[in-house]
Amino acid sequence: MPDFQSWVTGHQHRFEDVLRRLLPAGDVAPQRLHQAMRYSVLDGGKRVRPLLAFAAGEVTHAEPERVQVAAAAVELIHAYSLVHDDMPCMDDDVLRRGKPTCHVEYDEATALLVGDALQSLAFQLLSAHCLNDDAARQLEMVKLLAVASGSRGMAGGQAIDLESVGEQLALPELEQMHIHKTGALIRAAILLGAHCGKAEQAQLVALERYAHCMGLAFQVVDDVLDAEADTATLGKTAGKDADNDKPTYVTLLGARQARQMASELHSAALDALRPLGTPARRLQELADFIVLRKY
Ligand code: GRG
Repeated sequence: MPDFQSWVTGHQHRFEDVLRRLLPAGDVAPQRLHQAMRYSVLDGGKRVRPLLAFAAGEVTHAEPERVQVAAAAVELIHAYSLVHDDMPCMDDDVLRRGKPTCHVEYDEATALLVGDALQSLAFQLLSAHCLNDDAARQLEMVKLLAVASGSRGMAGGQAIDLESVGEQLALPELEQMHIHKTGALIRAAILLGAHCGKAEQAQLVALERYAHCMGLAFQVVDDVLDAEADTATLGKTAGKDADNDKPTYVTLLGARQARQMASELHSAALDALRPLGTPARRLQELADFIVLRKY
């Protein structure tokens, strides 16, 4: 079995090829839109959600060819959310993944269409490829991603985020915001990866618990990094939360307690995996990676 770092880089390289293949070619009309879609998705990002999908697929012995399509659908939704989030009407940022944001490199109207088209492509992938021998289960998978990315999931979390600028939220409210904004898509990645195989109920219960903890842990660490890391390391503008007067785990708890919270969520995530045994090894290692990451 390869060590964790080789497993990660192997999957990242193969997944990059998958995305290159699934995205429309840049020389096919409308060229500018297709080029901007490729610009926004390829050559960047940690690919945490796809890695979580691959690791969850290992638990249910899913075929990697199926998981990679589900992982691509989630990553396209993630990329769309970043493109829209960076636009002047939202977070108004100029740097993403170490390069100019989509609306800076292209223009605002193109960035809007890139997000729209990436979202549509995600659902096209989920419905056009066979991801499970049971058609009803595959339909459930489409619904899962739709709910995770819509107003009861990521988009809803973003709406709460925009409303909370300048507000001091209580911890449960902050948690609700992030369960939707960040956690919903992380949960979807894990469950979709698992559903590409024969997922048993007990496995799904364990994966749900793990996903809940990792979704929150991811955001707590993101808040700490935003406050403490530099722009060059992050590849996006550091200190944006404070600049935008946004409530975060760091403003609410202080950096030390926020790190403590991440560490408790990490332990709870590992506890959740225990019943799954050795096949959950990559999920375990990803939990370590997500909590200890520096960017
Ligand atoms: C516009 C509908 C809509 C939603 C936007 C995800 C999101 C909601 C906004 C992104 C802003 C942000 C900093 C969110 C918090 C955590 C997060 C999702 C960080 C970025 O994810 P990474 O670190 O990014 O996985 P890479 O670039 O590695 O893929």
